[in-house]
Amino acid sequence: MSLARTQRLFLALWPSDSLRGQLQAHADQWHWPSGCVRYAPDDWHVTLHFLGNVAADQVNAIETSAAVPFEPFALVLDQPALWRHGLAVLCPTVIPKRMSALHGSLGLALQRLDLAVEARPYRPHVTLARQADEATLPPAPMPVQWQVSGFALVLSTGDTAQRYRVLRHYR
Ligand code: 2AM
Repeated sequence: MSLARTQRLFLALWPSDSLRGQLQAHADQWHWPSGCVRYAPDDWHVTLHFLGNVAADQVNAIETSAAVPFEPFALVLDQPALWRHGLAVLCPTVIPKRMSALHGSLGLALQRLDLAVEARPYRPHVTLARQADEATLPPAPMPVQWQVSGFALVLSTGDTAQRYRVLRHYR
């Protein structure tokens, strides 16, 4: 049992093992010079909402409120990119309507709990590496086809051996 007074949480699309395999195949198409800090396959995900540090006694309410209804959708991650601050990411060109709807419903659920939600436009992505300014994008990227049938509430552990721990899956 954790005695921490706050927990660093986020809601995310969490890949299955086979999806991780697809992401691995995509990541292998990049050229990664030695300075890049690549993320371990176990850490790959698409954040829906970043909650940051929340009081430990709020976690149960968050877990319950995040059980919003949603429809499964197909997400195509087809756009590798280098973002500012050396972030290597894989994004969808198109954000499916059902994904926007899920993002919106979860945002409302969080607001009802008086939790702050990101005001900037949502830019879904998988972070593949940091300090990746020198990385080379794949010339013919392999798209990752994700049949999304659920999402997860995830704890950021602060432990490099296991960076993230899924607290609950929603299907
Ligand atoms: P990133 O991959 O682009 O860094 C766990 O840290 C997840 O929450 C990551 O996907 C991370 O996105 C995201 N995240 C971390 N800090 C954030 C912030 N201040 N605002 C939005 N998302 C954040």
